Amino acid sequence: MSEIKLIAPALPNIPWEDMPEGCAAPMWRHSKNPIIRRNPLPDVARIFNSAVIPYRDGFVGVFRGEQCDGIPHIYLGRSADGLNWQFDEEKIKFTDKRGEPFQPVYAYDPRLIKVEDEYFAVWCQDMFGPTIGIAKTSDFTSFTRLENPMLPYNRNAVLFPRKIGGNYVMLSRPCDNGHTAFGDIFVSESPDMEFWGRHRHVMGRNGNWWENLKIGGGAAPIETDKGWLLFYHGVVNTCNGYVYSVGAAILDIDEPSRVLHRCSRYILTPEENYETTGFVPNVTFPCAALCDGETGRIALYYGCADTYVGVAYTTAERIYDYILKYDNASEEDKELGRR
Ligand code: BMA
Repeated sequence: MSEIKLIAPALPNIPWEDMPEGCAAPMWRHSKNPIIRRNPLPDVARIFNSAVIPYRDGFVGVFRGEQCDGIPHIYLGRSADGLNWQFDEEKIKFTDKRGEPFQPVYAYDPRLIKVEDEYFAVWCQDMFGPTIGIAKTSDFTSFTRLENPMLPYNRNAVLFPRKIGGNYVMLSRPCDNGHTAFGDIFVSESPDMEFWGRHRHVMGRNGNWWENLKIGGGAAPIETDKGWLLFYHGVVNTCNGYVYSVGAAILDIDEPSRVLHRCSRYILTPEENYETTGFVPNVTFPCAALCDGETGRIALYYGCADTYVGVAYTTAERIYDYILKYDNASEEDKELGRR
């Protein structure tokens, strides 16, 4: 086993199940997946593609709730154990900086990241086409919308959990107005969460078959002594539609546009019924990862078939070993992000 250390606080109450005997895969699924099932709220048909974070003695999360009219919005959830969730029945009510209501027309695929001592929710919303929305909270009761960080069209934004070189850092994936048949991951920086720039290319489609159509950020990058561990999604087109798998890479700690290692194999792909069957079949879509700095345990939260939320487990060592074993980062991946 390769040595790798998570640079993260201890999280003794992280959801966890030991690896099943004989497991050859880099990750294993929670035995009671999916953890969130259909019709979780009176007005919400499905919750999926959602993000959670430790908070006080338990966990909070921002959840993509597909309302019964088909429009996605973000709902707040709380949990003592990270597996059983209680949701607010009403979607999150955002305000602007003056405290006036400021609701997105729709909002989906939220991520939730603690950057230093503040919590940020980041999602995809409408601004004459899809782009990134962002809001800040300190107490999970009021959420203040900030300026949209990116122009349309853009999706899959995720913040790094700390500043790098004094700036906030965000991954995102420029796209089109539809079901985007292309897409690479880029990184941008901001001194103040308002003005974003210094955009760099991080990684592209790379030729691996399972991700040769498009890729996009997933969970917030996890800091390790070997670089940023990134779980992302990769998509292949088939005669039956898109298939979304989970990939993993290690980015340089100071220059995250530089990919140090990238796994040529997916680390999770739709296999179970709840991943292959649902509103959109064959989707595993990572949005968050909890980790325990003490043991190296990692719990990945992912959307299943645009219908459910699932959890899968690994350890820092196991995933790092797997990435190194099947590493095929290209010269373009490894270079300082081109501009
Ligand atoms: C993407 C996003 C995700 C969704 C996926 C599969 O474009 O909209 O929210 O999970 O498609 O439908």
